[in-house]
Amino acid sequence: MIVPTYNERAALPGTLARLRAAVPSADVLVVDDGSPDGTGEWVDEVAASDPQVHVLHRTSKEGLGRAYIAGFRWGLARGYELLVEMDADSSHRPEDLPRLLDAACPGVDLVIGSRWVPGGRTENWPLSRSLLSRGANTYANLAIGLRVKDATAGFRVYRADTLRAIELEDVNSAGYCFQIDMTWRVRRAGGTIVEVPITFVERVEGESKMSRDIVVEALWRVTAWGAQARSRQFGGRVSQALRRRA
Ligand SMILES: Nc1nc2c(ncn2[C@@H]2O[C@H](COP(=O)(O)OP(=O)(O)O)[C@@H](O)[C@H]2O)c(=O)[nH]1
Ligand SMILES: [Mg+2]
Repeated sequence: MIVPTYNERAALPGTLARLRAAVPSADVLVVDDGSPDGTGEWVDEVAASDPQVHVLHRTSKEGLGRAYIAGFRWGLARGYELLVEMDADSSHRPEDLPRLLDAACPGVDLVIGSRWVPGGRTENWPLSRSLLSRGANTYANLAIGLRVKDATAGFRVYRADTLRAIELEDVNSAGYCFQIDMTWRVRRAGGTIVEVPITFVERVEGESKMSRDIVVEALWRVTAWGAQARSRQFGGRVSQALRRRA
């Protein structure tokens, strides 16, 4: 279980307790970007008495994508077969995790806990956030054809082999666009993606790190990927036509 944190001192204790209770066999890695509020030091104390809790301290806030890549590397180096992404603020209910793990059967490369498949929903999310999420998914599907209802979701189970097949060092997305980026990479690699409905509950403690920069990054990257994919398709058709004429 990889849990990225930035200033989650208020929210993390509850999430961690629920997570340890919901799936006691899971090892947890908190990837903290040097939170000024002492999140990292708090997890150090927990880790000292719970051998299933680990911490990766990073020196500065570099975004969700970088934190996850560091967490994936940590997990792959230690031979875990499944690597899970989950937020620290209990928006992803730890009690839903067993259903996601059940869906991660052999042959499935990526399981996404989805708000936008039948049975999925959000609780206490402002309309602005719902619209942003829906809009981002519609746009990403139009631009790059992901065929996923919730490509920005951050509650996921990856098979280790899936991550090994992706060149993680090539992933440059820093913000939440990281989730779209990874989904697209799994799609292009021919991976099987399954969406499991979840209830996403807006956080009660701490603050969201969503920002305008994060939205702008996602918009320009998805637009650029869409343009690249179309020019590749177009180039392919032109060379086919030239071959037919030759
Ligand atoms: N390590 C790390 N974690 C981050 C960063 N930005 C966000 N997070 C974590 O990513 C998760 C989701 O962020 P959150 O602010 O709740 O996003 P929201 O649910 O979309 O409003 C939380 O656990 C955050 O602490 C970052 O730059 N570095
Ligand atoms: Mg959140």
